[in-house]
Amino acid sequence: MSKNGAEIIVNSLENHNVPYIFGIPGAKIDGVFDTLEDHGPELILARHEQNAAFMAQAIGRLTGEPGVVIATSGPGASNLATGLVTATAEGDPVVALAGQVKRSDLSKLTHQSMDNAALFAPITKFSTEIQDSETLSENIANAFRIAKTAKKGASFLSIPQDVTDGEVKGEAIKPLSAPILGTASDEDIADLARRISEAKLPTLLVGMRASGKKETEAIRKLVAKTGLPVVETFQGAGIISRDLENHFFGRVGLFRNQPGDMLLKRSDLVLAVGYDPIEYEARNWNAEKDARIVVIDEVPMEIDQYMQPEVELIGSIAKTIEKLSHVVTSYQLSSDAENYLATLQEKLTNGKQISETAAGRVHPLEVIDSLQKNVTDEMTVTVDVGSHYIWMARHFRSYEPRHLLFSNGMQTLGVALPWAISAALVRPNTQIISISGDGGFLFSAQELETAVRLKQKIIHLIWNDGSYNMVEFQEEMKYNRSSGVHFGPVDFVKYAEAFGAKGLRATTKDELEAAINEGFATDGPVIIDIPIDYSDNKELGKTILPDQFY
Ligand SMILES: Cc1ncc(C[n+]2csc(CCOP(=O)(O)OP(=O)(O)O)c2C)c(N)n1
Repeated sequence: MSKNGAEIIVNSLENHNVPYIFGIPGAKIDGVFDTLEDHGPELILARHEQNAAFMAQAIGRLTGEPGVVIATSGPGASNLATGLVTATAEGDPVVALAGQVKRSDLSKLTHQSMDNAALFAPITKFSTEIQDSETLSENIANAFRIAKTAKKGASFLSIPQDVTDGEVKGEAIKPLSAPILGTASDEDIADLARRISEAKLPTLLVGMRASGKKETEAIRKLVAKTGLPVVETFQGAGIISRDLENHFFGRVGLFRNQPGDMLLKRSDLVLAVGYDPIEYEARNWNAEKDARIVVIDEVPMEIDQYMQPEVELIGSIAKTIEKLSHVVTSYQLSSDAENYLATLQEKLTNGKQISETAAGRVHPLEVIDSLQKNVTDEMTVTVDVGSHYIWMARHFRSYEPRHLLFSNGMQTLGVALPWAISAALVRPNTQIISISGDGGFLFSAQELETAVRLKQKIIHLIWNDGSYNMVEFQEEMKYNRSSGVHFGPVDFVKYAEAFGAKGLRATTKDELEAAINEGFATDGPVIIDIPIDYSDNKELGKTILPDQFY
């Protein structure tokens, strides 16, 4: 019995074990929504396609399997762009489906007609328009495979309405097993073990592709055996566990002024593991171009003047590291190196000084301390972009990978709440915390309705200062004044209440801790508005090593 295209699309998603599909319908794609009424992934209706794409991205990051997003033609499709470029930049697998006018209208000026595939080609790994209903399933299978292959990212399929409605004789393709990567060669591993033993201060720089479950386990074993010091990128947060914390030398990104930057500069052998330059280009941490670098990754490194690895071990990161752990002999740092590391640890742990906090405001370090006391390892914390993200990336400790999430390739405003919604789906029965500035919150705040509808346990903290502060302080550093950064006040407590969520305000650390506890005890989403004291933010961009502005 033949099926129609919509049925085959949904069958294909079922064959790929897709649990959720995020999106908003429209006439050119409503056949798929109609089919989803009967079977297939659970539809999570979003309030904006951009946010639906962020939600799909978070599924990709949290599970390693592509998140799926669906939108209609024209503006429905184009609204996906920011979410898909963010996913592709940040290595998160996503499959996006968008409606399109019927094939006979493609080259004409018809309502909502545009060249979807061309629009998405530069910002996805695979972008195509399906011209024959019989090829729907194979295109979906390829979209999944390409999205899941390193470097992971987004695939985009444009589906004309008559292709969705058309008859299909074939069956939906079952997913095929993914290719299994092997280890680096024995020679390369022996060579690397020798390099490590000869180095005075070898350092691990772990990035986004090192933060999968297997990769993290392998890295932890290597660190436990060798005691190698570790620096994380923002997306590498949580790779180092609580029990290995004395080997953790902080996170690096954005400005070259962290203990981790000092360690990378001093190190005579940097092992860049799953490190992607998009997070923190080598021209920042290797401005002097003198670092000796070895790469362990699934994809070859992008080369430039500042990134010229001596050796690249390409293959399975986890297997290569595991093998290296067996080969590497136990390692003893010189007392000089030990002393230097102790100085950096001291800087990392005790380097945070709170100047006097303004009345009625909470200092960023007070917020972080309150969170650190209450957030347990299984909780997920999603962070938006802004000054709050710099504070969180530098000072908030996280001990499980992909439990402290940053947008660090595109630095896209608005990701925090949509990501939190996906985290609440994927990690039910755990508390989810999301954090944004008062600027970024309103980029995706309408999804509070989605979180309320889904009755999710999300506490969202808004660091409220009335400005786009991360831009403001950098403009002040560059021009001694700021422009285009101040906006009017919003009553976020009332905003929350208008959506049926709980709204709280905390003007002191004690109030904040009480509010967090009230949030834990509440069954739906809770917004906590925190007037924030950003008077120490000028310190964030202070340069102690050669650096450049963004
Ligand atoms: C979509 C998008 N637009 C603009 C920017 C540039 N940008 C980066 S941070 C920022 C300000 C963020 O302000 P807010 O959310 O209030 O956080 P704060 O810096 O005050 O903590 C802006 C406009 C961006 N990263 N993403």
